[in-house]
Amino acid sequence: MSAVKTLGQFIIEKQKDFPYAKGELSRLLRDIGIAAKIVNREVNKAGLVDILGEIGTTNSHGESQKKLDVFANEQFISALTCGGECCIVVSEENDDPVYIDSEVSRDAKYIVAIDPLDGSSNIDVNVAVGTIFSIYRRKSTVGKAVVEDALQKGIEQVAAGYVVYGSSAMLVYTTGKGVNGFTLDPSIGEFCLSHPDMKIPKEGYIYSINEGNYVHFPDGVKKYIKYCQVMDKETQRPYSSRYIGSMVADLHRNIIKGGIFIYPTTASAPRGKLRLVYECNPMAFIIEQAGGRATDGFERILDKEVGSLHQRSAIFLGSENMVLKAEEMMRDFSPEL
Ligand code: P6P
Repeated sequence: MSAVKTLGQFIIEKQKDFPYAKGELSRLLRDIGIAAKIVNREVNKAGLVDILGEIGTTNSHGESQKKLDVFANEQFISALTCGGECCIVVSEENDDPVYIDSEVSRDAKYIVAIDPLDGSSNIDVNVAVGTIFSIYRRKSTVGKAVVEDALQKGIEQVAAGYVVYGSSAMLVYTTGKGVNGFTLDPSIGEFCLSHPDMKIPKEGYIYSINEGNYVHFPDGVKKYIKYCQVMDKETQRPYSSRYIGSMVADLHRNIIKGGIFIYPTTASAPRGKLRLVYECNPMAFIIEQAGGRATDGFERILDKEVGSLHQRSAIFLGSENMVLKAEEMMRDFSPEL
C-alpha cells in the first residue's frame, strides 16, 4: 500500500520544480490549507450551531452576507496575515483590497484573490459549497503593494485552486505544472494526495447551465443547449443536464467526469455573473492545466484584461471539444466578430 502523502509533503516535494523558490509560495499554499480545514470544520456542522443565516449586511455586490461567508473570509485573511507571505488579499466579501501591512508581511510578494465561500446560498440546504483562490506575484518592486498589483491578467497567476466542502473535503490546486487533488482525512486532520495529475476528458456528456435563464441567453447559447438535447447516438446525445448552483461543485464534477459549465450573459447579468479575478481566472487556470478549455464564448479567460477587482465575465469552461462546439455556435450568431 503506497504511503500517504500529505499536502504539506507534496508542496515541499514540488518546490524543486521552481529552482529559485525560497519556500514562500509553499508556505502560502500551506496557510490556505490550514484555513480550509478550519472552514471545513464549521461547514460540516453548520446545521448544528448558530452559524447559519444572514447577518443583515451585504457584500460589494449587494448580496446578503451569511455568517459562514464572513467566518470563512475572516479565517483566510487571518491565516494569510499570520503566514507573512501575502501583501494584499482581494476577496468577494470586501469592497476594497485588504492590505496586509505587518512586520511579518513587510516584504511579502504574493497577492491572493479569493472567493472564501462560493455557493454559500446552498449551505442552508446542505449542498456542497467551496472556496476559490488565485495567487499572483506582485509587479511593483518597491514600497507597499498597490491595487494595480491585483489587476493582472489570469495568465500571470502563479497558482490557483479550490476547496470543495462536499461528501468529503477536497483541495485541488495547480502551480502551472498540472493539477493535483487532496482529500481531507479527518482522522489525521491532513489533506492527503488522492487525485494525482488530474485531467479532464476531452469529450464530455454533461452540460451545466441554469436553464431557468433560457429566455435571456444569447442565441448561440440557446442553439448550444438545443444541440445538447438532440438525439444522436454517434455523439452520445442527448447529454445529461447537471446544475448544482455551486460553481466549485459543478466544475469539480466536470473535471472528473467531463462536461461543460456555462454562465453566459443574461438580462440580469449583462456582463455575466461570475467574477473574473477570484472565480473565472483561477478556475480557467485549473481547467487549462487539466487539459480543458476556458473562454467567455469568444476570448480566452486568462487573456482578458482586468480593469477592476470585482469585474464580471461570461464563462464557458470544461472539456475542450464541448467548449469548442459552444464557441462555434456563439460565433454563428455573432457574425460581426
Ligand atoms: P445562479 C453561487 O452564487 C455562484 O456564484 C456560483 O457558485 C454558481 O455557479 C452561480 O453563482 C449560480 O448562479 O444564477 O444560477 O443561481
